[in-house]
Amino acid sequence: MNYQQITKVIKQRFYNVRLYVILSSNLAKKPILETLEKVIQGGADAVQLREKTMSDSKFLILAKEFRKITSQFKTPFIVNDRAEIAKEVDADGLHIGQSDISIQIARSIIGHEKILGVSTHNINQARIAQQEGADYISAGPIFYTATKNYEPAVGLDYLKQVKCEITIPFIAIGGINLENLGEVLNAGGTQVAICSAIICSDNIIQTTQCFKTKLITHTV
Ligand code: TZP
Ligand code: MG
Repeated sequence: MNYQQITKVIKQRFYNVRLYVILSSNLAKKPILETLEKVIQGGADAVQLREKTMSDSKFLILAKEFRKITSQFKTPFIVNDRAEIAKEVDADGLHIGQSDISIQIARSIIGHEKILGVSTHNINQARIAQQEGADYISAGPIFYTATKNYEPAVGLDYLKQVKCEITIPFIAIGGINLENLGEVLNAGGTQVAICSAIICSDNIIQTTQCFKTKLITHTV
């Protein structure tokens, strides 16, 4: 397969991503690369590197390590916020928020072959992201989360709205844990992004496996 065919396959594969794990070194209990290997071992379908306070130079070094490990395991690797670094390390995609660069600018940097994800907190933002060419959206925070405590929880009703209207993959995010995952699944959120419930757990592999099992065995 040539390069363009491979990226097309990864874009297609995003429809099948059930468990998307977000990694941040300031939250993780274990060193970040060890955490990455463990979440992959546990069955994460995609990973995102999200470092809100790290310098670009440090982030670049870390993102290169992430690229090496994720390539080895063929796990899609998404970079949060930093489009130029996503391009430089040849990540599989970029995730941007509502106050980051626009979808158009993001595309001009990473190109059309890469995955572009956009955070959304209401249906209007979701419609716009889809119209402007996002490959997937995240929808949340569904529940309160200390990981993004400045963003109010939007609740499961937003997820139900997205499920009715949006045709690109939508990833439920925010405060999801093993206790409330069933509620998310019952509301139609079959693809989820998890940060603290996995990377702060004492047994990362086992917790990741538990999420994955619940996600793949859920029937509506
Ligand atoms: N966007 C909406 S909520 C959130 C992001 C990045 C944080 C998710 O982290 P957690 O720890 O799974 O609530
Ligand atoms: Mg952002």
